[in-house]
Amino acid sequence: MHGDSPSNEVHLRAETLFISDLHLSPERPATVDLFLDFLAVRARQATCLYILGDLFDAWIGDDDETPLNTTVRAALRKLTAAGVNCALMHGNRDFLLGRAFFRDTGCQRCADPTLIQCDSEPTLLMHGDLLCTDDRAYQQFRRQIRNPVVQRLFLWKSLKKRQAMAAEYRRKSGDANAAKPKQIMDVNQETVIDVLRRFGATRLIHGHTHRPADHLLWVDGRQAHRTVLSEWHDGHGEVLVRTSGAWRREPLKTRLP
Ligand code: LP5
Ligand code: MN
Repeated sequence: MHGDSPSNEVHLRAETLFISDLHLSPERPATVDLFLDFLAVRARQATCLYILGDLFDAWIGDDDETPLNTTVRAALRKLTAAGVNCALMHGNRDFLLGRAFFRDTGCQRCADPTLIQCDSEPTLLMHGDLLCTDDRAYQQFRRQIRNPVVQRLFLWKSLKKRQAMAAEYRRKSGDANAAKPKQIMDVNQETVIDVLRRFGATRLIHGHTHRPADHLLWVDGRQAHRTVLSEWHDGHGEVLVRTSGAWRREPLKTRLP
């Protein structure tokens, strides 16, 4: 017998999780531990996990088999093998995550932007860097390094050479950021409105700017939301949860052994 009393009901909460900007690197072991714990426990309760870019601090090719990369790949594989759908978007640090990575982990490639329906709410997912159109130097740099020929030439180089080049990019980027006015590294409001209009979306979820907030805006007289995800750092993180028609942010912290 079933269905006679509420106590016999099995409540299956379909949960969708969104994270971004973990910047995993061997120099940040607490954040790596937090992510591995998240994949093994919290993410298992979900139906679907979206990782919206910059999972890694830098990705220089799928053949870079460092202990960190191998461990994270195996942990993602375990999650997808357990039946959780995991969709991964490229960020500006890990846009070279390639076919082998997706095949080995069982993650699905999520284009930037991607439109999904969250309980019939048209929701647009992006990493966020494409929205920072006031940062012209970055957009020009982005166009260059997203050129498939440039990427192919980079991937032909030795791992040692690629590591050195990535470190140089990171250093130059840091110098450039320090010299830029803060406001040009945030999203451009016109660009946000334009992309929401183009996709007919009423919610935009993105990361990249490290300015977590929930913004309310208007697109052609219709209310829309822009949800900015938090970066993870020093063993602290955050996951955006969509369940039972509602949104909430859940803080995450490395558990002490
Ligand atoms: O990364 P973050 O958040 O600090 O800054 C970003 C923008 N910077 C970048 C660069 C990445 O950090 C570099 C990551 C490299 C990892 C993978 C290497 C694979 C290379 C493959 C090549 C095919 O994305 C930063 C933005 C900021 O976000 C905010 O939006 O401002 O943009 C820049 O700093 C770009 C500069 O404005 C212009 C470009 C600098 C020129 C660098 C040339 C170095 C050449 C060295 C060659 C050896
Ligand atoms: Mn980013």
